[in-house]
Amino acid sequence: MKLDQTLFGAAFRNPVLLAAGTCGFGEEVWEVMDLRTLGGIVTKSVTLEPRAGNPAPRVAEFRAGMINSVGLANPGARAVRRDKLPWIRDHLRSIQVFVSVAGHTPAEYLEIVRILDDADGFLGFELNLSCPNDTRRGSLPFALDPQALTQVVEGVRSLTSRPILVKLAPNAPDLSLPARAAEEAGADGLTLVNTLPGLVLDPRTRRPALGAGAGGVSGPALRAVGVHAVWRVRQATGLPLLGVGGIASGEDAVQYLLAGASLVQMGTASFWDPRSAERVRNELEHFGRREGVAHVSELVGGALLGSGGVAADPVPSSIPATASTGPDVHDG
Ligand code: RRO
Repeated sequence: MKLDQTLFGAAFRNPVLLAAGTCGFGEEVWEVMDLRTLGGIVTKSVTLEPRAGNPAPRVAEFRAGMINSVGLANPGARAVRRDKLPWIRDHLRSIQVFVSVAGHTPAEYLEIVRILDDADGFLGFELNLSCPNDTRRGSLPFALDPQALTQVVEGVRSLTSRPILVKLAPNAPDLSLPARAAEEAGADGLTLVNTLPGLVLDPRTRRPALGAGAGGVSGPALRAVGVHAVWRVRQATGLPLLGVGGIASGEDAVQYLLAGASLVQMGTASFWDPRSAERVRNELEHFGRREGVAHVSELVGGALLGSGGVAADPVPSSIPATASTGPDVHDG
Protein backbone atom coordinates (compact mmCIF):
# COMPACT_ATOMS: atom_id res chain seq x y z
CA MET A 1 0.00 0.00 0.00
CA LYS A 2 1.32 3.42 -0.91
CA LEU A 3 1.34 5.74 2.10
CA ASP A 4 2.02 9.18 0.65
CA GLN A 5 -0.58 11.90 1.19
CA THR A 6 -0.76 15.35 -0.36
CA LEU A 7 -2.52 17.87 1.84
CA PHE A 8 -2.32 21.63 2.35
CA GLY A 9 -0.28 21.78 -0.85
CA ALA A 10 2.46 19.67 0.77
CA ALA A 11 3.64 16.09 0.33
CA PHE A 12 3.57 13.85 3.41
CA ARG A 13 5.67 10.72 2.81
CA ASN A 14 3.26 8.79 5.04
CA PRO A 15 0.27 9.68 7.25
CA VAL A 16 1.99 9.15 10.63
CA LEU A 17 3.05 12.27 12.55
CA LEU A 18 4.23 12.76 16.12
CA ALA A 19 1.71 14.76 18.14
CA ALA A 20 2.37 18.07 19.89
CA GLY A 21 4.12 17.75 23.22
CA THR A 22 5.52 14.29 22.55
CA CYS A 23 8.74 15.10 20.69
CA GLY A 24 9.76 18.58 21.85
CA PHE A 25 11.06 20.41 18.79
CA GLY A 26 12.46 17.26 17.17
CA GLU A 27 16.02 17.69 18.43
CA GLU A 28 15.03 16.21 21.81
CA VAL A 29 14.20 12.79 20.28
CA TRP A 30 16.74 12.81 17.45
CA GLU A 31 19.10 10.44 19.30
CA VAL A 32 16.46 7.74 19.75
CA MET A 33 14.51 7.86 16.52
CA ASP A 34 14.93 8.85 12.91
CA LEU A 35 12.11 11.35 12.43
CA ARG A 36 12.67 11.27 8.68
CA THR A 37 10.83 7.94 8.51
CA LEU A 38 7.61 9.74 9.50
CA GLY A 39 5.16 12.00 7.71
CA GLY A 40 5.97 14.84 10.07
CA ILE A 41 5.87 16.23 13.58
CA VAL A 42 3.99 18.84 15.56
CA THR A 43 6.19 20.78 17.99
CA LYS A 44 5.57 21.35 21.67
CA SER A 45 3.09 24.20 22.06
CA VAL A 46 4.83 27.57 21.93
CA THR A 47 3.67 30.43 24.16
CA LEU A 48 4.62 34.10 23.88
CA GLU A 49 6.85 34.08 26.95
CA PRO A 50 8.93 31.15 28.26
CA ARG A 51 7.05 28.81 30.60
CA ALA A 52 8.72 26.67 33.25
CA GLY A 53 5.76 24.32 33.44
CA ASN A 54 3.95 22.66 36.31
CA PRO A 55 5.37 20.96 39.43
CA ALA A 56 6.53 17.34 39.17
CA PRO A 57 5.35 14.71 38.70
CA ARG A 58 4.07 15.90 35.34
CA VAL A 59 3.05 12.51 34.00
CA ALA A 60 1.65 9.38 35.63
CA GLU A 61 0.63 6.05 34.16
CA PHE A 62 -2.51 4.16 35.01
CA ARG A 63 -3.93 0.95 33.63
CA ALA A 64 -5.75 2.48 30.66
CA GLY A 65 -3.15 5.05 29.71
CA MET A 66 -1.44 8.13 30.98
CA ILE A 67 -2.30 11.45 32.54
CA ASN A 68 -0.19 14.59 32.18
CA SER A 69 -0.02 18.13 33.35
CA VAL A 70 3.16 19.49 31.84
CA GLY A 71 1.83 23.03 31.97
CA LEU A 72 3.04 24.26 28.58
CA ALA A 73 6.74 24.14 29.46
CA ASN A 74 8.54 25.75 26.49
CA PRO A 75 11.21 28.39 25.82
CA GLY A 76 8.80 31.00 24.38
CA ALA A 77 8.24 32.20 20.82
CA ARG A 78 11.38 34.31 20.38
CA ALA A 79 13.72 31.57 21.62
CA VAL A 80 11.90 29.00 19.46
CA ARG A 81 12.51 31.17 16.43
CA ARG A 82 16.16 31.74 17.33
CA ASP A 83 17.17 28.30 18.67
CA LYS A 84 14.67 25.66 17.54
CA LEU A 85 13.49 26.52 14.03
CA PRO A 86 17.02 26.62 12.52
CA TRP A 87 17.62 23.05 13.74
CA ILE A 88 14.28 21.97 12.29
CA ARG A 89 15.11 23.65 8.98
CA ASP A 90 18.49 21.90 8.79
CA HIS A 91 17.40 18.41 9.91
CA LEU A 92 13.74 17.89 9.01
CA ARG A 93 13.61 19.12 5.44
CA SER A 94 12.10 15.91 4.11
CA ILE A 95 9.15 15.82 6.53
CA GLN A 96 6.37 18.26 7.33
CA VAL A 97 6.50 20.28 10.54
CA PHE A 98 3.66 22.14 12.22
CA VAL A 99 4.42 24.57 15.04
CA SER A 100 1.88 24.28 17.84
CA VAL A 101 0.80 27.65 19.25
CA ALA A 102 -0.88 28.30 22.61
CA GLY A 103 -1.92 31.52 24.32
CA HIS A 104 -4.12 32.94 27.03
CA THR A 105 -5.71 35.59 24.85
CA PRO A 106 -6.45 35.85 21.12
CA ALA A 107 -3.84 38.65 21.00
CA GLU A 108 -1.14 36.27 22.27
CA TYR A 109 -1.82 33.77 19.47
CA LEU A 110 -1.50 36.57 16.93
CA GLU A 111 1.74 37.84 18.42
CA ILE A 112 3.30 34.35 18.41
CA VAL A 113 2.33 33.84 14.77
CA ARG A 114 3.77 37.27 13.91
CA ILE A 115 7.07 36.29 15.53
CA LEU A 116 7.33 32.91 13.79
CA ASP A 117 5.59 33.29 10.44
CA ASP A 118 8.47 34.43 8.24
CA ALA A 119 11.01 31.96 9.67
CA ASP A 120 12.02 28.94 7.54
CA GLY A 121 11.70 25.25 8.19
CA PHE A 122 8.05 24.58 8.90
CA LEU A 123 4.86 24.13 6.95
CA GLY A 124 2.14 25.59 9.14
CA PHE A 125 0.62 26.22 12.54
CA GLU A 126 -1.45 23.97 14.76
CA LEU A 127 -3.47 26.26 17.04
CA ASN A 128 -3.77 24.54 20.38
CA LEU A 129 -7.16 25.77 21.56
CA SER A 130 -7.73 22.80 23.84
CA CYS A 131 -5.01 22.49 26.48
CA PRO A 132 -6.73 20.99 29.53
CA ASN A 133 -3.94 22.10 31.87
CA ASP A 134 -4.05 25.84 31.53
CA THR A 135 -6.28 27.25 34.20
CA ARG A 136 -5.53 30.93 33.64
CA ARG A 137 -8.57 31.28 31.41
CA GLY A 138 -10.70 29.52 33.98
CA SER A 139 -11.89 26.08 33.06
CA LEU A 140 -12.95 26.78 29.48
CA PRO A 141 -10.40 26.33 26.70
CA PHE A 142 -11.01 28.31 23.49
CA ALA A 143 -12.12 25.11 21.75
CA LEU A 144 -15.16 24.95 24.02
CA ASP A 145 -16.11 28.57 23.37
CA PRO A 146 -16.97 28.96 19.66
CA GLN A 147 -16.88 32.78 19.79
CA ALA A 148 -13.40 32.85 21.31
CA LEU A 149 -12.30 30.15 18.87
CA THR A 150 -13.54 32.24 15.95
CA GLN A 151 -11.67 35.29 17.20
CA VAL A 152 -8.36 33.40 17.42
CA VAL A 153 -8.67 31.60 14.09
CA GLU A 154 -9.88 34.66 12.14
CA GLY A 155 -7.06 36.73 13.63
CA VAL A 156 -4.38 34.18 12.75
CA ARG A 157 -5.91 33.70 9.29
CA SER A 158 -5.50 37.39 8.58
CA LEU A 159 -1.77 37.16 9.42
CA THR A 160 -0.53 34.07 7.63
CA SER A 161 -0.94 32.24 4.37
CA ARG A 162 0.51 29.07 5.91
CA PRO A 163 -1.82 26.13 6.59
CA ILE A 164 -3.66 26.48 9.91
CA LEU A 165 -4.74 23.41 11.87
CA VAL A 166 -7.06 23.84 14.85
CA LYS A 167 -6.73 21.31 17.66
CA LEU A 168 -10.07 20.63 19.34
CA ALA A 169 -10.99 19.26 22.76
CA PRO A 170 -12.69 15.87 23.16
CA ASN A 171 -15.13 17.13 25.78
CA ALA A 172 -17.16 19.49 23.63
CA PRO A 173 -20.85 18.60 23.97
CA ASP A 174 -21.20 18.62 20.16
CA LEU A 175 -17.91 18.67 18.29
CA SER A 176 -19.55 19.70 15.04
CA LEU A 177 -20.01 23.23 16.47
CA PRO A 178 -16.34 24.13 17.11
CA ALA A 179 -15.42 22.23 13.92
CA ARG A 180 -17.73 24.36 11.78
CA ALA A 181 -16.70 27.54 13.60
CA ALA A 182 -13.04 26.78 12.85
CA GLU A 183 -13.82 26.07 9.20
CA GLU A 184 -15.80 29.29 8.80
CA ALA A 185 -13.00 31.27 10.47
CA GLY A 186 -10.51 30.04 7.88
CA ALA A 187 -8.88 26.90 9.29
CA ASP A 188 -7.36 24.50 6.75
CA GLY A 189 -7.62 21.36 8.88
CA LEU A 190 -8.66 20.07 12.28
CA THR A 191 -6.73 17.97 14.76
CA LEU A 192 -8.92 15.70 16.87
CA VAL A 193 -8.41 15.33 19.82
CA ASN A 194 -6.41 16.84 22.68
CA THR A 195 -6.29 14.95 25.97
CA LEU A 196 -9.43 14.45 28.05
CA PRO A 197 -9.55 16.19 31.47
CA GLY A 198 -9.10 13.63 34.23
CA LEU A 199 -7.79 12.93 37.70
CA VAL A 200 -5.77 10.02 39.07
CA LEU A 201 -5.51 9.78 42.86
CA ASP A 202 -2.93 7.83 44.80
CA PRO A 203 -4.92 5.87 47.41
CA ARG A 204 -1.92 5.67 49.76
CA THR A 205 -0.99 9.35 49.83
CA ARG A 206 -4.62 10.37 49.28
CA ARG A 207 -3.29 13.00 46.90
CA PRO A 208 -3.35 13.43 43.11
CA ALA A 209 -0.72 11.44 41.23
CA LEU A 210 0.31 14.64 39.41
CA GLY A 211 1.98 17.61 41.02
CA ALA A 212 -0.59 19.95 39.48
CA GLY A 213 -3.61 17.87 40.52
CA ALA A 214 -5.83 17.15 37.51
CA GLY A 215 -4.47 16.60 34.01
CA GLY A 216 -5.15 15.32 30.51
CA VAL A 217 -5.81 11.63 29.84
CA SER A 218 -4.19 10.00 26.81
CA GLY A 219 -3.27 6.54 25.57
CA PRO A 220 -5.62 3.56 25.01
CA ALA A 221 -8.35 5.17 27.17
CA LEU A 222 -8.62 8.00 24.64
CA ARG A 223 -8.72 5.96 21.41
CA ALA A 224 -12.46 5.31 21.13
CA VAL A 225 -13.12 8.94 22.11
CA GLY A 226 -10.79 10.20 19.39
CA VAL A 227 -12.12 7.88 16.68
CA HIS A 228 -15.66 8.96 17.52
CA ALA A 229 -14.65 12.63 17.40
CA VAL A 230 -13.19 12.18 13.92
CA TRP A 231 -16.26 10.24 12.79
CA ARG A 232 -18.58 12.94 14.13
CA VAL A 233 -16.64 15.85 12.67
CA ARG A 234 -16.18 14.09 9.31
CA GLN A 235 -19.94 14.42 8.97
CA ALA A 236 -19.93 18.13 9.83
CA THR A 237 -17.13 19.59 7.70
CA GLY A 238 -15.16 18.90 4.56
CA LEU A 239 -11.83 19.97 6.09
CA PRO A 240 -8.99 17.46 6.22
CA LEU A 241 -8.82 15.84 9.66
CA LEU A 242 -5.82 14.68 11.69
CA GLY A 243 -6.74 11.94 14.17
CA VAL A 244 -4.94 11.59 17.49
CA GLY A 245 -5.57 9.68 20.70
CA GLY A 246 -4.37 6.25 21.79
CA ILE A 247 -2.81 5.04 18.55
CA ALA A 248 -0.34 2.26 19.31
CA SER A 249 -0.66 -0.06 16.29
CA GLY A 250 -1.23 0.07 12.56
CA GLU A 251 -4.81 -1.11 13.04
CA ASP A 252 -5.43 1.68 15.59
CA ALA A 253 -4.33 4.13 12.89
CA VAL A 254 -6.63 2.41 10.38
CA GLN A 255 -9.59 3.07 12.68
CA TYR A 256 -8.88 6.80 12.53
CA LEU A 257 -8.47 6.70 8.75
CA LEU A 258 -11.74 4.80 8.32
CA ALA A 259 -13.49 7.37 10.54
CA GLY A 260 -12.33 10.10 8.17
CA ALA A 261 -8.83 11.24 9.17
CA SER A 262 -6.34 11.83 6.36
CA LEU A 263 -3.36 11.88 8.73
CA VAL A 264 -2.80 10.54 12.23
CA GLN A 265 -0.66 11.69 15.13
CA MET A 266 0.92 9.59 17.85
CA GLY A 267 1.93 10.54 21.35
CA THR A 268 1.64 8.36 24.41
CA ALA A 269 2.83 5.19 22.67
CA SER A 270 6.10 6.98 21.87
CA PHE A 271 6.73 7.51 25.59
CA TRP A 272 6.50 3.75 26.09
CA ASP A 273 8.60 2.96 23.01
CA PRO A 274 10.24 5.82 21.09
CA ARG A 275 10.14 3.80 17.87
CA SER A 276 6.37 3.17 17.98
CA ALA A 277 5.55 5.68 15.27
CA GLU A 278 7.95 4.00 12.86
CA ARG A 279 6.44 0.62 13.76
CA VAL A 280 2.90 1.93 13.20
CA ARG A 281 3.96 3.22 9.80
CA ASN A 282 5.25 -0.26 8.91
CA GLU A 283 2.16 -1.99 10.31
CA LEU A 284 -0.05 0.32 8.27
CA GLU A 285 1.80 -0.68 5.14
CA HIS A 286 1.45 -4.38 5.97
CA PHE A 287 -2.25 -3.95 6.72
CA GLY A 288 -2.81 -2.43 3.30
CA ARG A 289 -0.85 -5.13 1.56
CA ARG A 290 -2.79 -7.85 3.41
CA GLU A 291 -6.14 -6.22 2.66
CA GLY A 292 -5.35 -5.42 -0.98
CA VAL A 293 -5.50 -1.64 -0.54
CA ALA A 294 -3.39 0.11 -3.17
CA HIS A 295 -3.29 3.57 -1.60
CA VAL A 296 -3.88 4.76 1.96
CA SER A 297 -6.35 7.39 0.75
CA GLU A 298 -8.74 4.54 -0.13
CA LEU A 299 -9.20 3.96 3.58
CA VAL A 300 -10.01 7.59 4.46
CA GLY A 301 -13.66 7.86 5.48
CA GLY A 302 -14.24 4.22 4.53
CA ALA A 303 -16.47 3.59 7.56
CA LEU A 304 -18.85 6.34 6.47
CA LEU A 305 -19.50 5.01 3.03
CA GLY A 306 -22.38 2.88 4.26
CA SER A 307 -21.27 -0.45 2.85
CA GLY A 308 -23.29 -3.00 4.77
CA GLY A 309 -24.95 -0.26 6.77
CA VAL A 310 -21.79 0.46 8.72
CA ALA A 311 -22.40 4.18 9.19
CA ALA A 312 -24.77 4.74 12.09
CA ASP A 313 -25.22 8.44 11.49
CA PRO A 314 -26.51 9.70 8.15
CA VAL A 315 -23.73 11.08 5.99
CA PRO A 316 -24.68 14.59 4.92
CA SER A 317 -24.00 15.77 1.40
CA SER A 318 -21.46 18.28 2.77
CA ILE A 319 -18.79 15.57 2.73
CA PRO A 320 -16.85 16.14 -0.47
CA ALA A 321 -16.55 13.07 -2.65
CA THR A 322 -12.81 13.63 -2.68
CA ALA A 323 -12.60 13.07 1.09
CA SER A 324 -12.44 9.37 0.54
CA THR A 325 -11.44 8.94 -3.08
CA GLY A 326 -8.30 10.95 -3.67
CA PRO A 327 -4.99 11.46 -1.93
CA ASP A 328 -5.44 15.22 -1.90
CA VAL A 329 -8.62 15.90 0.02
CA HIS A 330 -7.73 19.54 0.58
CA ASP A 331 -7.06 20.76 -2.90
CA GLY A 332 -9.25 18.18 -4.55
O1 RRO B 1 1.51 21.17 28.43
C1 RRO B 1 0.52 20.48 28.78
O2 RRO B 1 0.30 20.21 29.98
C2 RRO B 1 -0.44 19.96 27.80
C3 RRO B 1 -0.91 20.67 26.71
BR1 RRO B 1 -0.26 22.35 26.25
C4 RRO B 1 -1.92 20.12 25.88
O3 RRO B 1 -2.41 20.70 24.91
N1 RRO B 1 -2.39 18.88 26.21
C5 RRO B 1 -1.92 18.20 27.26
O4 RRO B 1 -2.38 17.08 27.51
N2 RRO B 1 -0.93 18.74 28.05
